[in-house]
Amino acid sequence: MEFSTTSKPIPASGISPESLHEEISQLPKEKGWRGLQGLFLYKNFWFYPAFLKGALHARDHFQAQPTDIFLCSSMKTGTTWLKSLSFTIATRGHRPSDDGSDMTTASLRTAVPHDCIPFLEFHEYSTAVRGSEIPLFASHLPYTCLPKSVIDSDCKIVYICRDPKDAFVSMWFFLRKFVAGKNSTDVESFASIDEGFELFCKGSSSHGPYWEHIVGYWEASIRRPEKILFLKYEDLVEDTQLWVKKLAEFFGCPFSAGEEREGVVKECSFESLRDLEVTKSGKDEKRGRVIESSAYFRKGVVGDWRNHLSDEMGKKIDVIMEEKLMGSGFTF
Ligand code: PAP
Repeated sequence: MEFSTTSKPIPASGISPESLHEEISQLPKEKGWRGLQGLFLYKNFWFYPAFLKGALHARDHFQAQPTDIFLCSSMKTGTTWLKSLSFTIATRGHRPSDDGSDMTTASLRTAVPHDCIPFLEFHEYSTAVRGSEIPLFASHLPYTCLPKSVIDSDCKIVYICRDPKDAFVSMWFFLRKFVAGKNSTDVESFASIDEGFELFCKGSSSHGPYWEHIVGYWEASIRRPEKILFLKYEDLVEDTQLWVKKLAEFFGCPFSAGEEREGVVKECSFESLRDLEVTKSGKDEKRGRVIESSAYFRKGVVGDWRNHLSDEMGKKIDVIMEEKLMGSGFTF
């Protein structure tokens, strides 16, 4: 696999055609977690309008190429980490900089992972997306909501999922911060963790139902194993080096016998990325909302849910997941 050496962060487009507003306004709606605009039901999944507008635009305009690689995930399941690992793996060795250091590292030092690999639904104008010469894209869209050309072009997809209890806790803290960034009165009206939890269990969460998101990619990965690599955040934590190797092979740029993977793992570790100046001082702008880049690095551990949910709540999600995933062959 050959990547260009000139990829740059891509500015987000803020255009949202009237016809998309019109289409969204006709969809079933519920209030969601409050403090944000309501959730809209599209193809059996709930979306905040900001995500949905981009998704609909991508549906109508994005042209995937067979060489594209999509990093897909539900929210807060390890996307930032997967982006940094994928970007580092894919561009390694391609960019010696003036001072002799690896430019890949330099890029992650100067641009947060979300700027290195664009989200399809935040960069709805495909020409802007095509400005990147590294064919890596990300999406939070469910499998059945991906643009048709992504499926038809048979391009590769990596999907990452996470224990729903940790994903829920991570999402609740992130969205509360997102809401707070705009207006402090909004944060007071934002759903309590208990309310958010009940909605999550009903499937009413951003890109939810969470279990349906997983099942879509899981079943697709069984049908097309050579094109869809399915991984879990917890497995990535347990043996990052192994998954770095698998990712490189899947991307078509395997590590050579003597090439070390440890550097990639370290460079993309939670602590390394969290402590970068670009993370500490950066801001991410999405459709008029600004969020500090540091918000993408909260704790990065497995099992943090125990600090925020009761055992009963944990059990409740586990039972729901088991029920909903029954028959799919997928288990956590
Ligand atoms: P997104 O949906 O907004 O893109 P995403 O990156 O998928 O978020 O998930 C964020 C979670 O990944 C955070 O989990 P936490 O809230 O439980 O802490 C974040 O801390 C974690 N995370 C980010 N980078 C890393 C990393 N390098 N290693 C491990 N976990 C990470």
